[in-house]
Amino acid sequence: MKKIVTIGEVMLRLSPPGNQRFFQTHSFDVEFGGSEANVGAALAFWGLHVSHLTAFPDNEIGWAASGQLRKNGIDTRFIPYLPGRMGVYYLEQGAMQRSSQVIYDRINSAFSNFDGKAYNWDEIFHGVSWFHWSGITPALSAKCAELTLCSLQEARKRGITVSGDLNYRSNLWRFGKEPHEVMPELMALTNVMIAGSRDFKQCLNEEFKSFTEVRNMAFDRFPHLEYIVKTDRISHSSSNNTISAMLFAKKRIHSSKSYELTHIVDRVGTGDAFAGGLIYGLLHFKPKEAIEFAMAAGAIKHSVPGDVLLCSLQEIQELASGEAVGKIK
Ligand code: KDG
Repeated sequence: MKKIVTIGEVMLRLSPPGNQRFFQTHSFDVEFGGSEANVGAALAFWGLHVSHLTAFPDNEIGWAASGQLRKNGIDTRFIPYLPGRMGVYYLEQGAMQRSSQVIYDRINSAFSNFDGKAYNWDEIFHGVSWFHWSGITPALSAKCAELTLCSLQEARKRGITVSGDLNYRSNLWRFGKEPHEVMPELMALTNVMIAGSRDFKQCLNEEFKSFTEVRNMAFDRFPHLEYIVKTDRISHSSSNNTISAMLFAKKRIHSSKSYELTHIVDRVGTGDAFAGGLIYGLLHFKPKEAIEFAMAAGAIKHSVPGDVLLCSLQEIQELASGEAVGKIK
């Protein structure tokens, strides 16, 4: 069985039920979420061995979060329990013309204050074939930026394939460094870069002009890159969206089919479902099938409430291999 390691903060997700607003709700739906752990949950559901690296507060909330990861099939044995608090994110779902809103309450979380010294990299990376990180982790604190760099250096030393999702979040990066001062060094240790168009500007200080330019820029700047994967949200409105993605190898470009999303239940975690699908696809299929599989996983996630995509391989493959332009209703 392939072994994967993911790293990143897991938070408590509190959201008003249905489409209620923060102003009116008397209760919150409670679950746990975190971009990289969401990727891990999808991969674990598809039968891979996934260990997640994070740090939890040593209290009931931290233990509950850890229990949830284990319910999602994730190995939590490397996670330390430390003084500090659990990060929280509040999510109000959008509808029609109203966008979703995310409010973070995560400063001084156990993970953002963690320096990674408790990690034993030999043990963590033993027999591992893939390591996944995202631009959320280095955005949390100077310590987390250092931890991300250290984890990538340790993965590289052992020849592990590394994927990184630029995952720019405008309401993070408050610790005194800009993303473009930190992210290029991390991308230089990465084999598979996942990005939305605005991520290039914010994280790498590169304007997205044409596909050829992006490809040339990234392969020139980042020596270990094998694939650049760009996701596209073609039309913007909360009720009607068309999505697709492209995978650039050094010599070839593969495009996925487009999906028209006619009813969106929950956008959160769609990029993570896509990233999980991409990792699974690149480990098991040729690049063209991998990008189709990733896009189908991302498309299906729009119909599933919560942070995590739990969906069979077969369901994704059927959608990915269908002939017509996909329609998720
Ligand atoms: O991709 C989904 C994430 O945005 C969500 O799980 C919360 O990890 C999160 C974050 O930092 O925004």
